[in-house]
Amino acid sequence: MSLVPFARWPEAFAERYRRAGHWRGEPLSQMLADRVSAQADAIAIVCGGREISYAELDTASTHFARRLANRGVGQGDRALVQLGNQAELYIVFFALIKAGIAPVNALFSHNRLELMAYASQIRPRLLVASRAHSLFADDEFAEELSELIPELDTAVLHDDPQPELRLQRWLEPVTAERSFSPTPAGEVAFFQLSGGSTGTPKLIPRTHDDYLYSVRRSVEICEFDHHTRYLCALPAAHNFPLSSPGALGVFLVGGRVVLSSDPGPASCFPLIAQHRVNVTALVPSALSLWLQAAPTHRTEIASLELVQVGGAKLPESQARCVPQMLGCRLQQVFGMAEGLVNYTRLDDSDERVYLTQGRPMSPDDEVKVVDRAGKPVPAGEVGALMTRGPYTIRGYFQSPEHNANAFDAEGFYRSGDLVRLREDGYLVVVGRIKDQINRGGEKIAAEEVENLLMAHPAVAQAALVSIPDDAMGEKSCAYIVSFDAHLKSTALRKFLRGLGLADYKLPDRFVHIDALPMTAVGKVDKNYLRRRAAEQLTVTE
Ligand code: J2J
Repeated sequence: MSLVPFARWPEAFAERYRRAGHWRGEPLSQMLADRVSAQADAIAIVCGGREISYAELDTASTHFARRLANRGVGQGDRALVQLGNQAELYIVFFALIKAGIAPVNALFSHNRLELMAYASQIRPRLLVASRAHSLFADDEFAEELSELIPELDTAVLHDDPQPELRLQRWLEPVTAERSFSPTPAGEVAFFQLSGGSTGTPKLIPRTHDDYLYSVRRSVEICEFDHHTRYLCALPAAHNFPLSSPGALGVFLVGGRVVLSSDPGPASCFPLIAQHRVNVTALVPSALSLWLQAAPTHRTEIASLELVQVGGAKLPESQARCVPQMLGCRLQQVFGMAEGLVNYTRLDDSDERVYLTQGRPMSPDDEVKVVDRAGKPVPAGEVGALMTRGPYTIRGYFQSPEHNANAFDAEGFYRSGDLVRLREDGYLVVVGRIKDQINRGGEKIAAEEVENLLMAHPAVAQAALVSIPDDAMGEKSCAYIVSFDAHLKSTALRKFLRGLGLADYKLPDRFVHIDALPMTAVGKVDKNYLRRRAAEQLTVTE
């Protein structure tokens, strides 16, 4: 069986990362085996009214892996998975890792277009989804997928009424007919999702070695241990709550993950009180809701010790409120699914915690801050962030043209962030050069939405830019050159939704414009549009 191809680290780097002890040749599923021998009966996951022990997590995932192996699905195969914040997301993840099947874990907010885009890239043999998602409420989309992907021969659906499709049944004991094993540790374990800035969402191949290192190092920095009770309030498949240190960090050291369906205080605060949660991860827009709700709920959240905030820039004013309002420490996290994760440290000064987005977690992370020409900027000045290291990818999955721009000749990844690297090694994020909107931590690739808008018969041109927003940090605004001056935002949103675009990517505002402004080099002048949008001119709502 052939393995998933990916851009490997040059051997000299791989050798260095192995010698440093970062890459240990262990599969991601090893952490479960270790926990079962150390503390099989400890609770790993709390989900609704259910408590799942390490032994149960391990056996359920083994049963699923075994059933898949019995069907001949295994090493080198890929899976498209879409599950919400539920225990099964982790059970399925470990099952696929154990069986050597590389999954893409789509976010629950993803819709037809995103799933199609992932499926056409990875060509999955297996689909794992939930009847609770509107896409899978009937069989239409699953059928459409299997028409597009003839290799797709196994569908498993959480809560399906038919026993043979029902995920719950696939987790029951079965006799092994064939053996199965994870892919070698230096190979692709699964795909992360890129926030992206291009027309089609890119996939990020992560190996066991590199991902496990990022989790292990994160655990050390964030001091997770078996007392950790981590609230997973963000979408569980996202890189932040999965690996920084996230749920995998918790599982590595035998703590407990408490799942919340959403990051709002109304869902989270009772869970914190009930399960004495001591750590969680939030995006700034969720933190701001917590800060508003906290004064009347201080006793409910009294067990909190640490709140990690990342995914989008945290305003200093909000950062300073955390200890007083939530009664716990703040940690800023500046990470990316492609790799590099920066943390403020638990013993850092207030100045660093409030004013910076932390420093790289690994001594082997390499960071360059460069100008437009790619030359390093003078120390302390603002430039574009570039990075390489033991857990930062060397290329997106099957994207040679995009990779030629996204990585330089030395393998440094261009994150598209504008940063200042301070003398003490800490980074301050000051902006972005990638064509992306960061809507409360959810990333929207401008080009993807623009292309879809231009597929509308009455739209000649479209440009999507960010607008500042108090609650979300940023929202999106689409400038439209239309043949129909009366074309309504509701009609355009309906059109995009009809194409199957995820709701969070639907423009928050539409503005008609006679012609898109151009720069001297013939590109759409988005800086001008952003300024104009912020001034709220010619709004049509
Ligand atoms: C400003 N911008 C930030 C921050 C991410 C941990 C934490 C976050 C992510 C994540 C992650 C930011 N301040 N503190 O994967 O493991 C923006 C940057 C970055 C992009 C990456 C993790 N933290 N960002 O957010 O892949 O623009 O990962 O390049 O979703 O989010 O987005 P994503």
